Amino acid sequence: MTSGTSKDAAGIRTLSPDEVKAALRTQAVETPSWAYANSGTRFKVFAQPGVPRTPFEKLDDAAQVHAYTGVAPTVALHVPWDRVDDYGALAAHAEKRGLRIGAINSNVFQDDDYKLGSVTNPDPAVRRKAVAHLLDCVGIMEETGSRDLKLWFSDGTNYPGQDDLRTRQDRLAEALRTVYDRLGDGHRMLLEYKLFEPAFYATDVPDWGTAYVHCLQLGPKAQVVVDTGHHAPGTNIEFIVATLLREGKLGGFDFNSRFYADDDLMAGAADPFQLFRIMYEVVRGGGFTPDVAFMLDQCHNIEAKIPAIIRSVMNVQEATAKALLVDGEALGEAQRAGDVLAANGVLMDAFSTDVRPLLAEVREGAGLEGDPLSAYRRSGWQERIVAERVGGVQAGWGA
Ligand code: PSV
Ligand code: MN
Repeated sequence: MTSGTSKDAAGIRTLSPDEVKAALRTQAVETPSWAYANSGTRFKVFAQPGVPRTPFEKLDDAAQVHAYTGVAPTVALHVPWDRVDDYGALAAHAEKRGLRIGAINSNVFQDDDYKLGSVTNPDPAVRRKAVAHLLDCVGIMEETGSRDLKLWFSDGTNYPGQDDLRTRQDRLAEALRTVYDRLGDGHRMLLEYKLFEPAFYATDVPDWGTAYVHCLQLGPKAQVVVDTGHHAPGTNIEFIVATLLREGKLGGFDFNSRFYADDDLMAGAADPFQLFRIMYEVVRGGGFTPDVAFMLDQCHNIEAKIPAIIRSVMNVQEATAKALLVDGEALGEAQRAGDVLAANGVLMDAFSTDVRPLLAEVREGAGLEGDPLSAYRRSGWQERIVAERVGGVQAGWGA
């Protein structure tokens, strides 16, 4: 992937139109297996016709997203939601469809045992069970060829005094160390933070600082993941991105939109300007490389899933194109001159550019149709899965 950026104080270089197109051609957005499945809120999960019944069918749907966008070659798995007997067979299925397995997301939040936490639970037996699951996930990485182990912990407390905040950090550090030491060459551990929910008083990994401190102590294979929905309202996420990149600790993103909390709506739907600002800092900080995983983490509760994922991928591409179009030299000049309005104007010019024709050109240059959504709609895939996927149990949260 080409970044066309420099990390020095001068800011970014102005890219030529050909350089922008070349960079866009290298973009990769990872889609999450769970976004293809039924989902909902704690109030109701609405089933949709044609939804995959197995992880294999989720990959079939993901292949459609990649076929029409050309930039979604990897799929994140979530274990146990994507548990299969033979992970090698699942990886081979992905490969046959032009895909690879992306991040392995662990799940230590859905067993009764985890009521008081997983790796930070006061009971050592529960901690051992959680760590064993995380180690299993490393095994799945080996079987599927995945690079990234993504860890999100729902661990925390609901009431002051419920447990010792500091001891819980010690337990967390110990568990992370055990798992980190088991990673193979080329593996990474991506640690995700989340402000609150399900814990309402103190979450054990609530913010980027906590995630960063643990990753720093673990070593170079441990990196922080920024889920855009996991912050307090009004948080300047692009500042976090700039800081993590500056420290070499940004491992990737879970992109999604939020209006209120962890809404998990389509990336770029709620606030395209925020997504642009984030992508600008990515480009500015030299983060537009395969070392930063651009993943989606969202749920399509009421909208059709595959087109919603295509739309999200397109939204990420549009924000990226705008970020790449920023006239870095003019921006740097205005910033050095202290010309507030001119500097802001340079950024806003890029944000206001209609990049859809440019992206259509990039797609057509890659032998794809310019509009992935219309190509998907005409493909007949949606009708086919609705007709063929009858019987069995649809993947999802149950309900
Ligand atoms: C938690 O809210 C999260 O963002 C983590 O990435 C989970 O693994 C994912 O959502 C799926 O529920
Ligand atoms: Mn996430």
